Amino acid sequence: MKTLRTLLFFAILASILVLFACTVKPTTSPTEEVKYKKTYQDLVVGFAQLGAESEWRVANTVSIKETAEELGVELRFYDAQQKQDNQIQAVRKLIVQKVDVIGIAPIVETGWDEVFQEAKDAGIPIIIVDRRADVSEDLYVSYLGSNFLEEGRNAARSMAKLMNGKANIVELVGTIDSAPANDRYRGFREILKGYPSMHIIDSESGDFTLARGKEVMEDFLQKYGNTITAVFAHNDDMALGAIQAIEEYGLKPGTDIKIVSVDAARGAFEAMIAGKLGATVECNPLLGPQFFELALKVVNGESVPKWVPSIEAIFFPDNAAEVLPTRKY
Ligand code: GYE
Repeated sequence: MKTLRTLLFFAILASILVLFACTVKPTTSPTEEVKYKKTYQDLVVGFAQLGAESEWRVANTVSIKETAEELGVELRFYDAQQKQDNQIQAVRKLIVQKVDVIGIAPIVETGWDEVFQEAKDAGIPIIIVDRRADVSEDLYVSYLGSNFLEEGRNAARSMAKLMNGKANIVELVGTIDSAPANDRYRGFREILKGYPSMHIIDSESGDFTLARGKEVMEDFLQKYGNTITAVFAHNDDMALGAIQAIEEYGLKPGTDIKIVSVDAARGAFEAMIAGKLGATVECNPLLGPQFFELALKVVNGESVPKWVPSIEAIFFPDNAAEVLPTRKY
């Protein structure tokens, strides 16, 4: 009798338990919560842009803003107006706002250790976009940008072709201490070593702007006149400035003085069609889609490469008119 009662007791207990298990919804365990993948709509991303100095930069900003809008990412955007201090302050503001990821296009290569460390201490990953920063690899998760050294080499190769290996070159350098200016400068010289009749007669910074490019070219023309046969401009805007200076000086850009630049922006295509520019080496500013893809991966704990290089080409006047309508910047 006693065993029967015990059996009955356990049978009732078991059915109560089964009933309970069926009606009560299981709560999420902490491990399941970690597995929850964030989507673009969950992201708050900060971007510390360096300025608006060129056609390239404007296209870069548009790409970041438009992509955020399309994907539904909440973007906090700062424009540092060409000042490193402003850019550092922007990163600090983004740290206070506890954004999920910080993107930054560092104006110059050095001086970032402290503020990058602050972001790291706050647990906010940094993705470097466009220009490199000279910091230890543990202070950022990924760098998305071009191979500037190769761009400098390609500019020299294009110039050698254009000048048949013989030239007196003046160089319009980009922003002093910036990664693209440093690398384009080096890459250009590397290839020139193979051309003993190609000489750089002077080199000065035009800060990647049309206005400064024009001023520096005016100085060069004052100093060297028509002994200059070629210009290497580190970007299209400075090349356009140089074209204006050459015309005002009374020489023909593209004929008397041949010009090679970098970026492949629309203005460069128009100059090539007008016969004033000899070649432009592409540097892609449309980094928005790749940037937010990286940001999402990082937030979801996926591994990302330390460097994501952009794919680039070189353009010459022969098919500039055909290519221009396809250009997005
Ligand atoms: O070539 C120039 C811009 O950092 C790659 O910056 C970029 C450079 C680009 O001002 O036009």
